[in-house]
Amino acid sequence: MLKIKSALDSERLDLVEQDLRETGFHIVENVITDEEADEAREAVWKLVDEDIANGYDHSYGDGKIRRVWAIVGKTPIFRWLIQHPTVVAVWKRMLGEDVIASTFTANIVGPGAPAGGWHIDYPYWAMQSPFPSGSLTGQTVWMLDDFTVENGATACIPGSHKTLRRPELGEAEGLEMAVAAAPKGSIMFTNGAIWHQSRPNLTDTSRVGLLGMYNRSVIYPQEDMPRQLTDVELAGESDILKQLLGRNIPFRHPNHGQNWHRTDTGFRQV
Ligand SMILES: O=C(O)CCC(=O)C(=O)O
Ligand SMILES: [Fe+2]
Repeated sequence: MLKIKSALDSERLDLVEQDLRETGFHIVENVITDEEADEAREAVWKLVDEDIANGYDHSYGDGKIRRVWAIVGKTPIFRWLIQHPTVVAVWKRMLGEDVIASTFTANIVGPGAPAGGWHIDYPYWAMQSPFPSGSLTGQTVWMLDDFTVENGATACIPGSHKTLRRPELGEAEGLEMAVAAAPKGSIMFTNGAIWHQSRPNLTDTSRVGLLGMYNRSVIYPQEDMPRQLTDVELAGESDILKQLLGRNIPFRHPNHGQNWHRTDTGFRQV
């Protein structure tokens, strides 16, 4: 049975908020136990096997960085992690009580992988600059292995989210970066507009991470989150999971003006 630890206290949340606004990232160590991280990592590798068996190859970085998409519906542990109280507390603070999930994937930086490439996250990469100031979205990097300077840990350029634009090609090279080296089970939260990338993996073992992005509810999610659990699967789940999957967002029906909600296949009257 998985044990849920309490969310961060308000003093720590103040610090997370300040760091996300000023520096652009904040690490909380040991949010889950080694055993829980191991269980999640094993689940990721099973999904990789399934992707390969099904003929999917979601890899980049010379084929050495592998992505598993849409994990929330695929294994119960991911349903638990996407709504972890520490994560929900941070993103409710930054993005509003009605926060939604935008995408939840696994990212495996394999042995010999090159750097992932400096970028900003969705929806910023889909937007023209200057971006609005304030937070539209945030990234949650779950470390399912120890993240080290050598094995492909995520790197950020502190303060770069304040430029309110994407980096020009080559612009981030040579700027001072911070590397998210932290033990397995930790989380790095980032401002979605920060310039960042996974570093090269110089070791002979893979580095497994999960990437959970959360949006203000008025921003269309990057993945089709409402379809990832069926109505039946979602029926017994928590209200916060339903909210995160975008099942509580009201849409006006075009004919009779009443509010409808998303289902796994369409819409239903509230
Ligand atoms: O896995 C990582 O370290 C970061 C990957 C990333 O930034 C992304 O996929 O958007
Ligand atoms: Fe990213």
